[in-house]
Amino acid sequence: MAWRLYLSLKNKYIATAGPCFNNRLMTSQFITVEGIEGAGKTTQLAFIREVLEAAGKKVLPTREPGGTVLGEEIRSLLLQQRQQGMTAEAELLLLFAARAEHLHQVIRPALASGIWVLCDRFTEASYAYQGGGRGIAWERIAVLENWVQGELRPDLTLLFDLSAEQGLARAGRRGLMDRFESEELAFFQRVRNAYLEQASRHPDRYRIVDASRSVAVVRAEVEAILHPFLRESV
Ligand code: ATM
Repeated sequence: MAWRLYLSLKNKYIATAGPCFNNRLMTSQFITVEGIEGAGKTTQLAFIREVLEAAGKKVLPTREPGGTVLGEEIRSLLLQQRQQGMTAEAELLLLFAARAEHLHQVIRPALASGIWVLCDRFTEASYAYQGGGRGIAWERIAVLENWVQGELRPDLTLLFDLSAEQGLARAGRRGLMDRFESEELAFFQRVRNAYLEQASRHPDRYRIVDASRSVAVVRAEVEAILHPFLRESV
């Protein structure tokens, strides 16, 4: 997996790190991708990576929950159907435990060495799923966010937005579903609304992309968002 490759290259990159600002190379950026099930994140993540690499950036694709050995183990616990009785608080704390590890082992070292981090979900998903979906107060999530992340926030969050009805229809909901996928429509409606509310609170770093359109149209918009962003961050 990508993070394994990264860990094996970590020392080399850190040794060659250039001028830093706030312990980060000025050129590295932290991009996160969010959306409910069926929003097309996977296809768009591959495309975003292509665009960044074509612009000459070193990119580390990673994901949450996950991205480290411990994080991937926590992920499998979180997704297991036999953990149906898990409390919302335990779920949130496990997510932040995985995140602390991910930040320490992967995200911060990559940013410090000039590598762009492209993360499939991050803390914005905790506000949406554990906040909106499960009903945990955002103030509580903010305490963990500040503790675990300090001042680090994504530079850009692409929110692939579509209705919960469309998302679930696209996702198909066939075969074995994990603990999140088997939630009801109303859960995903709350998650979507929470994402939109966050985007309206942080217009500086969120970009909402209407994911109900064709893959080609969505791609063109993603490219249009990334290009000026790439120019500004050179
Ligand atoms: P993916 O769908 O990106 O594989 O993520 C697995 C689940 O993790 C996802 N489920 N759905 N649908 C949402 C969930 N998740 C949270 O609930 N909170 C978080 O903070 C993160 C990062 C993910």
